[in-house]
Amino acid sequence: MENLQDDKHRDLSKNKSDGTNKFLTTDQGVKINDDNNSLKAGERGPSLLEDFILREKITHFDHERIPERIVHARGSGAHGFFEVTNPIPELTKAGFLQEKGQKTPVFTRFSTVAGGQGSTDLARDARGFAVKFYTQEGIYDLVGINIPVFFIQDASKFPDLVHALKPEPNTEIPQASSAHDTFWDFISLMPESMHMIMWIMSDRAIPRSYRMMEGFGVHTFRLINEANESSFVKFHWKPKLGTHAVVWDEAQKISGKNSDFHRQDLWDAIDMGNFPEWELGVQVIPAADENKYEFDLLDPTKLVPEELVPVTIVGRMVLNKNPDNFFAETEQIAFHPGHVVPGIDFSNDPLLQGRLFSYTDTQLSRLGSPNFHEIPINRSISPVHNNQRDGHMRQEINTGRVNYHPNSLAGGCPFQAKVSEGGFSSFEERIDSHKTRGRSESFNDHFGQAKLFFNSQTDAEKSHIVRALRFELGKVETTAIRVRMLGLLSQVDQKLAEQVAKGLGATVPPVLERPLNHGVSPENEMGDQESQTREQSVAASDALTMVKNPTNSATIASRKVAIICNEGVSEACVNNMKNALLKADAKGFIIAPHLGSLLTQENGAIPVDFSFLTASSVLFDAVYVPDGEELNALAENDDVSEFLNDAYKHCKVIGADGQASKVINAAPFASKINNDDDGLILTNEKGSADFAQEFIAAMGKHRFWEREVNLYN
Ligand code: HDE
Repeated sequence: MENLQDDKHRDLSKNKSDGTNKFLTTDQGVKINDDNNSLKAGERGPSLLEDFILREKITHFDHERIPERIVHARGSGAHGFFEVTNPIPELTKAGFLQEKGQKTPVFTRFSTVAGGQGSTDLARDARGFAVKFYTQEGIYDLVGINIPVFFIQDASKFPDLVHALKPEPNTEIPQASSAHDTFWDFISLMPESMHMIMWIMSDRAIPRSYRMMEGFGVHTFRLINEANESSFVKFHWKPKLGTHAVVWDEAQKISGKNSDFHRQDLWDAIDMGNFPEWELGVQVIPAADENKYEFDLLDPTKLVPEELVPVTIVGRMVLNKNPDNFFAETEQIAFHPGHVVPGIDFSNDPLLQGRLFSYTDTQLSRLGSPNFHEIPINRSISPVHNNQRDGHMRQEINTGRVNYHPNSLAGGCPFQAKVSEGGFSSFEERIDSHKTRGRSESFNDHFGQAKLFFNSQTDAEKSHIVRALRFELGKVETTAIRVRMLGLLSQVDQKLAEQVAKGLGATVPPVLERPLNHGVSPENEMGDQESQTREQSVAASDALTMVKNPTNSATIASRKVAIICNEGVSEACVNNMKNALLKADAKGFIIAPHLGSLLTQENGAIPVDFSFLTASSVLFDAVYVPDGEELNALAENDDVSEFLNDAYKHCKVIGADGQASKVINAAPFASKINNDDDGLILTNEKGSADFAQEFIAAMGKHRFWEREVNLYN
């Protein structure tokens, strides 16, 4: 029987552009006549096993989820390109870095580490920053994070670290948070993590946007040139929009208001044509300088201060296309630090060495097949020819009878490539050593760079670290763990430890005569090397702070401003601000007690973007209240008070013109306002261009930390 209930919605003309008529079909290509009813023995009878259409549909549905990534499950990605601005053929023969203007397609995935796939974007956590370069010589993956160091020095501790960090196994609590006993128990016994802990407790771990994060390759890699000379290299991504964060109270509120905040921010920016951009930089260390520094280049808990080795910019990455399908692209992309091209090679960093095993192994269970390289997002754009055959979900139909090498039956094809023909050959490092499970003494300094990082921070940033540690350790229930942590913190900075202790109602223990070793357990010290604090040749570095970060500028491009309005709002004021923001590449959004539109003072109408129910200060970078007629009602509105109070508490710019200052003066923070607060822009004038410019200039200073109670100084 014909079953075309949806006939009235048919518009076949829309579906013909790709040459198909887009009928609904089974996976076998059979056109479906009825997709709404299963096959039954009579309209009120039981369903029939014979219904291959129903079974195919349900079977596919049953298997729609694949295992999420064990770490970095929550992520978002985008397509783009990498362009060389400063070729470095003298350092590397990598084909994609040879010529100015040369472009390579990329796909980049950002992620949190700890939380599951549906967890909040705003967790306190490191962020994955993984870039797949589709080069003419094969896939190159730079699988980094937004922090230049890592928690541990040896791959063998990674499962322990992740077990301790993830929700506790008996309760599966807490989700996407390090603030619990097992994490801090482990950390308190792993002094090598102290440098990373400083970064994780800083605002770096709560970025404003994926677009406003630096990225780091973390490990030292090698570059190899045509003459087969090698130098060591650290990779850096520097964001064009500067490096910015939110504050912790804001992060927690965003998690409730919009847990997709970073995902949406990336999607919207690209959708609106604000393509995020980073510069790729390299710190190059000549092979001869391998042992020159007070830290070991192979130790992933150490960075190379930019004061010792400056970053040279080699190119830029622009992300300009959202994925068409989240699952097919962002979820199925498979990164691997072992995906390198000729001209790039590994160092012996023991964490990197372990990663080289892990990533293929994990794809086998996550994507389910050794053929994961055939999934479109993972495919090399350079041709793939080898004798690896068959396996689950094989896509390629290999022809012929020769599937081995060497062969004569296929004329020896596919051939091995000589180095001169682009064949990959590993750098022939001389290794003359004992087989050992030891760790080099040069890895022993666990506090020197933790101090360097802490000392580089501004007072406001140090205060945020104190606050973060009070929060995290405040959630720890076992007193002994808190005390052990205070002991470790005191080796970074005594005052830091004391300030944290004050919040915990505890005292800092005396530093142990023999500090904790690599991976000691309280009863049984396993390590045979002592931790030390080595004097650093650089005392403080601006590149390590966010406030003084050299990537920062006054740009407010792509920032969002909440414009709080009521009936009778001055359209002139709104337009003045909106236009000024647009010129600065930022955007104003109208927020009002209801959706729909507002009747303006000028008897016009302006559309409302959000009501107070669906918007909140934490989702915006600044707040503006324009002049208007119904300002008393706004001043008395609890939602408006909360909105403004949060903006003030989170040190954001707040502006009002004409009579609208009365709304600010009615807000709970009014009594605390300091006349020197440059983030409060109030004027009696209406809709003046100067006011809008002052507001924008203040936004360019990002946050006004002077409003906060400083917990460090
Ligand atoms: Fe990873 N890591 N990792 N990692 N990692 C994974 O691979 C692993 C490490 C990083 O968007 C997994 O496909 C080990 C450092 C990113 O898909 C897994 C060790 C750094 C991503 C894995 C490390 C990273 C991953 C999980 C210690 C910063 C997400 C799913 C030896 C330089 C990439 C997957 C994406 C993902 C293992 C340490 C970055 C299990 C064993 C250090 C950005 O293979």
